[in-house]
Parts: sequence; structure tokens; C-alpha cells
Amino acid sequence: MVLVTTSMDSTLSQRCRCIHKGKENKGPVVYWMSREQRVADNWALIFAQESALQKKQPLCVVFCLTTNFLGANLRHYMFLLRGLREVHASLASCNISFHLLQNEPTKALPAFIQKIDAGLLVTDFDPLRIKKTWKKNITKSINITTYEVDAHNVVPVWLASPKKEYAAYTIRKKINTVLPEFLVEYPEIIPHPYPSKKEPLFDLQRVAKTIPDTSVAEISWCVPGQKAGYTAMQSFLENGLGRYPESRNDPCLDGQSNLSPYLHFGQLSPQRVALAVSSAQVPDDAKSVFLEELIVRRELADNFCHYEQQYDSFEGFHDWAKKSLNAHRKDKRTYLYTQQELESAESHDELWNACQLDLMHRGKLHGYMRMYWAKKILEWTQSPEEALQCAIYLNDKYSIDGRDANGYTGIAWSIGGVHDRAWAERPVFGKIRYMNRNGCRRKFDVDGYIEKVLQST
Ligand code: FAD
Ligand code: FO1
Repeated sequence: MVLVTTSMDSTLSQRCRCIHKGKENKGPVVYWMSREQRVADNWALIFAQESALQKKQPLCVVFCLTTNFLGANLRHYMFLLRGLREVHASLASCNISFHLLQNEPTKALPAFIQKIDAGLLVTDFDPLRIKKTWKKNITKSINITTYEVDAHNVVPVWLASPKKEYAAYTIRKKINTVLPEFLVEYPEIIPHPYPSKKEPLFDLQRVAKTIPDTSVAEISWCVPGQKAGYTAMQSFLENGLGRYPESRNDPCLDGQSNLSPYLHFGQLSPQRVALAVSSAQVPDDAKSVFLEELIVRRELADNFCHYEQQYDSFEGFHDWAKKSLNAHRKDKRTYLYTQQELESAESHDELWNACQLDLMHRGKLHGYMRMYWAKKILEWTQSPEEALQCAIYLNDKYSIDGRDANGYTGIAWSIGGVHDRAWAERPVFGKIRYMNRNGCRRKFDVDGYIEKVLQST
């Protein structure tokens, strides 16, 4: 049994949980990296190295590449693969081998564990259904002990709350009460004294050729990788954080951090960002507004996807919302569009079309416009189920930060009122919060935004 010794960071043991009790063999420790694709500030890697040091064993990191992950395409895979090449090099400098296994984890991982006669398996927590299924199938077919580490949330999801939370106001206090204990500095990864056999760096172009869906081009405005993620964080702290409260909701200003691609692929640690924000020389108000999004909103999304099995379907909405949307199923839709018409930005509304063009070409739609974009899909499709399916499809196909707990939750908020309250009842929406163009006009220069998008696409 791996002892969580006092030398381990005191929060570390609370971030780990044993998901499979097997044999405690000798042999290397394997970290199956999936959500957290970085070396620094990664609790799962920290725990794996501590365990390997205790057992005086080598440490190997594996990433199982599946080329059809939830509809991902070349835009996503190139960002991911470029980041993994950097991870490979950083690990090699610490005598830790990195293995890119090109197959489903349920096939590739047990075979790898057997091949190197591994003694312990560590992996990172992810609330998505596909990850839970992978883990369930893998732990059925291996006989070594397996730990899961929540290296994404500052407060481990199972500690923040034992249940699905109703809204931000119900989880905020639970997180903020223990935040001082968990928002701590990270131990460093050290050169591993028990080296594992070096692995050659994988050939990016060769692996890229195995990606079947090349229908969406790579993005160019955001450089992938842990180094670029760290630089992007620093540049936001210097130039954006101070004005975040007043500029974050205006799509004509570049007022968001643009960190979500790095956070989604785990190339940057949210806890690192929170530590840096907390010690930044900016007004406290700017810090708290940003940390509310980065910690409370983001960790609420993990809470929702972890505890709500049906986080991406109508059934995952609250009863009041299901009842209200059901009562308005038969309401006449003034406009009705197919997924294809929406995907090609052919609605009657040029503001919505600009959002869709922005999403397709830039690969990241402004946070405020995401709400408007999703709510209009509810208004212009035949049913809430169709709206959900279409919003998830378009968001995951084009958004660089798609396939994320934040996305499924953001769409459930927009279409199903998850984490929101009931509003004045109206056709189609029932009591789901409504948004329209006039509301946008009151917030920002709508024509300016449309102009900006049309110029850049
Ligand atoms: P900033 O405003 O700089 O925020 C910094 C970080 O805080 C974000 O990266 C994110 O981790 C967190 N955050 C901010 N707002 C939210 C929020 N509302 N919910 C949860 N976390 C938040 N986020 C994704 O990461 N992937 C998605 O696919 C995604 N799809 C969305 C779809 C809809 C319909 C809606 C309403 C929201 C969606 N969001 C998604 C949440 C949010 O819009 C994005 O996280 C944010 O716009 C990312 O850009 P940023 O990092 O520049 O944000
Ligand atoms: N995780 C994996 O373990 N293997 C993959 O092949 C993989 C591909 C992938 C493609 C696009 C994308 O957005 C995410 C992808 N992920 C993959 C998961 C990702 O690393 C994150 O763990 C989750 O998406 C965040 O919950």
C-alpha cells in the first residue's frame, strides 16, 4: 500500500483516492495521463513520483491517443499533440519516460502495464462519462492497485461536496471555506533517481496523419503547450486582469483571459492561475470577480458532470425546467432551422450568424455570446433535446475548449436553466432565462461586434 507520508503535501492524500485495490507489485509506477497534460503543477504526477520514490522504482507516463474522442477533429488533436511533445521533452529531462500509445486505453493500457510489469497505476480525475467508462473497464482487466488524483480542481470534487449542487450560491461557501487549505504551492517534480528506458519523441506529422477528421483547421491565434499557457497567463495578469470586471462581458473588447484552451487540455493548472491571480498587484475586486469564474464556476461544472450522469441530456435538467419546457413543447417556433442551416450561419439574425462564424473560424466564442448563441438554438429548433444535441455538436466540433465539463454545463445552463433560477414564463422558453438582441445592445456595440467578426472571417 502506498503510504502517503508526511513528506507528501498534506493536501495530496485528500486529492487521491484508490479506485482499484490490487496487488502491490514491485515494478515501475505508471501515470496514465489524460486530462492533465503538463509536467509542472500536476498533482497526479506529483503523487506518481512520490509513490515511485517510496518504492524505489522508475516512473513512466503514458497517454492513450484515441483518434475519435467525442467527435474531436484536427483542430483539437494538433493542439493536444503539440502540447504532448513538450510534455515528452520535459519528462525526459527528469529521467521519466513518456509513451504515446495509439489505441483505445482499454486495449493499450493493460498491455503496457503487463509489458513493463508495472507495480502501481495512477491516473487523473475527469468527470466525463467516457473517462469513467474507460477506468471501469481498465481496472477490471488489471491486477495492480490504481489511484485517481483530482489534479484539475483546487478543492477535490469529492471534498467540495458529496452531491450535485443546485447553483453557484450553494457550492461557493463550501469551496471558499476550505480554499486556504487547498490553494497551496506545488512541490516540484525532481530528476527521478530510478531512470526508465528513454522513449524516442513521437513524429507529430506521422501521428497527425492518423486523425481521420480533418474538416476543421487548426487555430493560429493561440500557441499550444505548457510554456505558451504559462506565458498567456502572465500576459493576462499584466494586461487583462485589472480590467476584467468591466470588460469581460463585452465581445468587442478582448477582455477574457483566453486561458480555456490551456485549461481544457490540462496544459496549464487552474490552481497555478489562482495562485498567480491571488498575488497579482491588481484591485481585490478584479481578483474576486475572476476567481469566482475560475474556481467557483469551473468547479461547479465539474460537480455537475460528476454527480449528474445525464449532464448532456434533457433528463439532467431540474424538474422545474423540465416541467416548464414540456409545457411549451408545442409552442409555435417563429423561426425553425436545421443543424446544417445553423452550422452554416444561415439564420435570419446577423448577430447570431456572427457568433457562429466567430466560433467556426476563431475556434472560441466569447463567453457572453456563448449564452446568446445557445439560447437562440433553443428558440429556433423543434425541441429542447434537438437544441441540446445541436449546441453540443457545434460547440464540440468548432470550439478549441469543447468536450469539457464547462461546456456541457454551460449549454445545460443556457438551454435547461441548470444552476439558474426560473424567470418570467414565455413561449418556447417557458421559465428558462431569455436573451435577445436588445439585451445585447444594452450591453455592447452589436454592430461593432458583427463588423469585427465579418472582417476577420
Ligand atoms: P475567462 O472569462 O477568462 O475565465 C477564465 C476561466 O474561468 C475559464 O477558462 C473557465 O475555466 C472558467 N470559467 C469562466 N466562465 C465560466 C463558466 N461560465 N462556467 C465554467 N467555467 C467558467 N467553457 C469551456 O471551457 N469549454 C466549453 O466548451 C464551454 N462551452 C460553453 C458553452 C456555453 C453555451 C456557455 C454559456 C459557456 C461555455 N463555457 C465553456 C464556459 C465559459 O464560457 C468559458 O469557460 C470561457 O468563455 C472560456 O474563455 P476564457 O478562458 O477566456 O474565460
Ligand atoms: N484524452 C485522452 O486520454 N486521449 C485522447 O485521445 C484524447 C483526445 C482528445 C481530443 C480532443 C479533446 O478536446 C480532448 C481529448 N482528450 C483525450 C481528453 C482531454 O485530454 C481532457 O481530458 C478532457 O477533454 C477534459 O475533460
